[in-house]
Amino acid sequence: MMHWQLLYFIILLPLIIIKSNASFLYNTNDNSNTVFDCLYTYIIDGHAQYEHVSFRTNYLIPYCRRPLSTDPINKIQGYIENTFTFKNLSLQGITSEDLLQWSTSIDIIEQYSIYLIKNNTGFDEFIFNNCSSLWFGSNCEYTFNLSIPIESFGDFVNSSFVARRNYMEKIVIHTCYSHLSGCYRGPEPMCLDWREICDGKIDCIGDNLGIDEQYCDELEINECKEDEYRCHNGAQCIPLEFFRDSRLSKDCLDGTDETEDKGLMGVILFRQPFECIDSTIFACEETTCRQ
Ligand SMILES: [Ca+2]
Ligand SMILES: [Ca+2]
Repeated sequence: MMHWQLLYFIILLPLIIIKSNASFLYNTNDNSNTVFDCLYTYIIDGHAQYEHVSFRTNYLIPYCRRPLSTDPINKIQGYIENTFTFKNLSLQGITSEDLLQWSTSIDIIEQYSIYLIKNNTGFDEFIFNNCSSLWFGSNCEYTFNLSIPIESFGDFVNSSFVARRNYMEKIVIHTCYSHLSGCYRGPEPMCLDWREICDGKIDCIGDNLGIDEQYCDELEINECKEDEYRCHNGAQCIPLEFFRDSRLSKDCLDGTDETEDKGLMGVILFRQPFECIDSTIFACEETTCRQ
């Protein structure tokens, strides 16, 4: 899930902020050519109602940023307080639990924990960056551009979404997918949404007409494991436990793991745009049309 518009708020300027909790960054796909930096937020959706019964759904939502080599954020050294090797930390008696207080990457804490348990000398010289106050990330390259106190990343996400109410009925807010170079979607602020890639209709116009619909047959060969359900869009597999687990809990982007939610007269119910303007949940942000 990409929520690029939120990450635009994470920039490189010093700021007035009181951060009482550590911010944990998750580096995923570390072993591939594509590296994401992810923060997770915990959300409770208490609004859903079905047949006069209220449901609460818990979400753990990753907000990820895939750094571009041209991105200015990659050009700074970071606000590093001091640097240690794993061996230094170990000799000082620092535990992996101690690192949880230091706003570092969860992956690095895990690596350090394994290093301590297995006494793996191969990681003796592994560099750990201890960030200055308010900064975080493996190279201390992130901070929050907010002038209000927040307790956690979840607070930051919520305040960002609440601020979107100001734009209700003014503009369409969605994420811009910037990695399909050569796609011209139209004059700004129009841009390609990732859900428009391989959705069966041409969205990129101009010199590279239809580039968003190329190589889509490669998506169709995606195979799911025996304990997974293959969503109708073909590109997504979900655990079988999530198939038909609740009509209100759609796990496929196109919602095909659940039966359609029909109201009176058989009309299919959708969340209305005004319900979604300040909502962070999956059912608002990431869905595609049913296929
Ligand atoms: Ca398309
Ligand atoms: Ca489901």
